Amino acid sequence: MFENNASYEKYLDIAPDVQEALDGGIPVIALESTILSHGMPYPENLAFAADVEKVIRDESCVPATMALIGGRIKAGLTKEELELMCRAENVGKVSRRDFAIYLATGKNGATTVASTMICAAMAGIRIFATGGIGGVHRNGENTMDISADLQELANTPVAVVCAGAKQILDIGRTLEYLETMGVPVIGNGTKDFPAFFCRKSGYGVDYAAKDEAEIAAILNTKWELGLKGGALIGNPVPEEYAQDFGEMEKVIEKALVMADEAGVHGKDITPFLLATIKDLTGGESFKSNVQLALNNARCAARIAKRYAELTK
Ligand code: PSU
Ligand code: MN
Repeated sequence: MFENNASYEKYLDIAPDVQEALDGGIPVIALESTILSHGMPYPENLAFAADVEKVIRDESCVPATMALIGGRIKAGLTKEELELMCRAENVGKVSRRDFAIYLATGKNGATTVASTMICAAMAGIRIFATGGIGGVHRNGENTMDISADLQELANTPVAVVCAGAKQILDIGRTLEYLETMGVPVIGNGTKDFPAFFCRKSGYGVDYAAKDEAEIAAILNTKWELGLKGGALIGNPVPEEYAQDFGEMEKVIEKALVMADEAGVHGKDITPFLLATIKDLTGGESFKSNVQLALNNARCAARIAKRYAELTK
């Protein structure tokens, strides 16, 4: 994952409670900050940031939200740092390619799935909870817009618990790419790969695990074998917060046309689509977004606890 002569420790600030948990064998769950800075509006994102950390603490685990602040890698944020990420003024979106640029220049950056995985691996954290991952965009066969999240899953030993991928992506090609890169895609109690707002995408997972303990066992085996990279855990949105797939499809097609007309591309496309979908659907989809992310945090904590027992 890192070059042999790496000395990333000198850039890394692990929050005291996170360090204490790591030292004491208490499971730590990594969280991303792009979901806050570029995925949700202020101040709702601040309420969500507190809620998601609470869900993890209620499961007797410790949360570590990642961010790049003032030239430092932060694993675990203070209240003030969470506020900074949520206000998102002059806070960029940092994926793997941006990582060194932000650190060397001291710019503040919110971490995506890819860069949160990097931070987690540096801090010695194996399990990460998010909302949805990036993937192969629709028309990606022409634009080559494929999120760096997928490469990171192939290379970095962190398991990502998500509610699948949004229909803004080409979910079929995203799964094909993950297969090529050797990333296991595991359903938590489901054989269907979820589609963020919806419980089913129309595509299957590689394995429908019966519970979090079985997922932990698979992760432990993968890493004991020395197989490089992470894993993707698909945890469907709770039934009561799920949206209709066909309705979402209409909204997303509209959002894609708007993005095209506005000439948005590259790293700006995902935040643009997220904001547009929220505007088009109003509060309902946002409620789903929050609830599925909280549900993923709970699932990640349960996996982490079983994984900790296996690796004691
Ligand atoms: N999809 C969502 N919500 C998000 C993201 C994706 O439903 O917040 C964010 C995540 O941080 C993800 C990133 O890692 O967008 C992917 O961006 P890109 O496609 O530019 O790699
Ligand atoms: Mn992209």
